[in-house]
Amino acid sequence: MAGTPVTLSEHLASQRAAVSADHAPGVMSVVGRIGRLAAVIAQELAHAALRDRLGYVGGVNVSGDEVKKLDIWGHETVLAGLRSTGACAAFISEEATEPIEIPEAGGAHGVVVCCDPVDGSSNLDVNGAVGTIFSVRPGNGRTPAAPAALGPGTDQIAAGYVMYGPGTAFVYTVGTGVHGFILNSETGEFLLTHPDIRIPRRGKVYGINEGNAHSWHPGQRAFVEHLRTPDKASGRPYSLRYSGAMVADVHRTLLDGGLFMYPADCSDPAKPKAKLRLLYEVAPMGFILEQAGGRASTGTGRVLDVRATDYHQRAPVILGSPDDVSLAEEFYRRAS
Ligand code: FDP
Repeated sequence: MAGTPVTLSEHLASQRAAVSADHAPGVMSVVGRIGRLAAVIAQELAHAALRDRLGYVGGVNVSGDEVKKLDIWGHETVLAGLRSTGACAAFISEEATEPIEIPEAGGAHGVVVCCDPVDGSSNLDVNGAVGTIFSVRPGNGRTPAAPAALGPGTDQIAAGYVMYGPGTAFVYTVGTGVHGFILNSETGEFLLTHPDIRIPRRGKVYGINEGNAHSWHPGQRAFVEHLRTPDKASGRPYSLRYSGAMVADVHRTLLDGGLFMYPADCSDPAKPKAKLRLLYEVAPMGFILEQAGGRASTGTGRVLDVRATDYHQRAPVILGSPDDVSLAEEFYRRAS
C-alpha cells in the first residue's frame, strides 16, 4: 500500500453524505461497530480449536441447520455490540427465530440490521473459511421495528460481509460502490486495500454445489453443462471452485469474476425450495454485486426486487459477472 493507509472509520466518514441525513448516523454507527466486532470474531475463530469452541451445541436453528457453539457465540457477540450502539432498533439473525427488538434505539433514526453472524459454519470444524454477512435497512421509528425490514432488497441502505480467511477481509457498500479492507491484526484496524471494486464483465470460474444437479431447474442444468463444454473461442470450459461458505465464494467471484450460484431444489417443480436466506445472505450479496457492476438474479428476475415477507425467507441466487448472469437467465428462459 502506497502512502498512509485509509482506515475503515475514515472511509466510512467519507461516505456519510451518500446516506440520507435521517439514517447516516445509524449506518455509520452500526457498520463501524461491525468492523470492530469482526476483529474480535477473527481472534475467536483463530483460537477456537484451542478454546474448545468447535462442535455443536445440540439442536437446530430456524433454518433447520445444526447449531454450532460458534454460531451462538457469534450471534450473542454481534447482538451485544449492536445493542450498545444505540442505533440498531431491531436485530434479525439467522440464530434467532424471532427478530430481537431494541426499543431504546427505536427512534426516528433507528436502523434494522439483518445478519448471519457466522456464515458457512460447516467449514468451522475443518479450519475452512467462514464469514459474517450483514444488511442495514431503515427502521420505521416505531416498536416493533423489525417489520420495516420486510420489503424488497432495494430498501437496503448498507450491506457488507467479513471473510475470515488467511487475512480478514471487510467489504461494504452504502450505495456508492464497493470497498474492501484487510485487518491489521496488530492494531485491530481495517485498512483500505480494494477501493471501488469492479467485477470483470465476464469470468472463467463458476461455483455451485454440483452434488445437487439432479434437483436443478432444467435451465440451470443446461447452463452448467454449457459452462463445462470446451469452446476455445468463448473461453470454455469454465473452472469449478466451491468452498461451501457463501462469503468465500462470493468474495472470489467479486474479485475475479464468474459466477456463484445456489439454485432452488426443483425436485417438485410446483414447489421449488431455495436454501439461502434472503434478508441476511441473498439480498445483501445482491446489493454488493450490483454496486460492483455485477448482477444478482434468481434465474428469472432481479434479486433486489424480491420482496421479503418472512424474516427467514429463502431465495435462489445466481450472482457474478453481468454477462455470465445474463447468459444464465437466457438458459432459464429457453428451458421454461
Ligand atoms: P452453511 O450451511 O455451512 O452455513 O448459509 C448457508 C451456507 O453455509 C452458505 O454459506 C454456503 O454457500 C452454503 O450454505 C453451502 O451449502 P451446501 O453445503 O448445501 O453446498
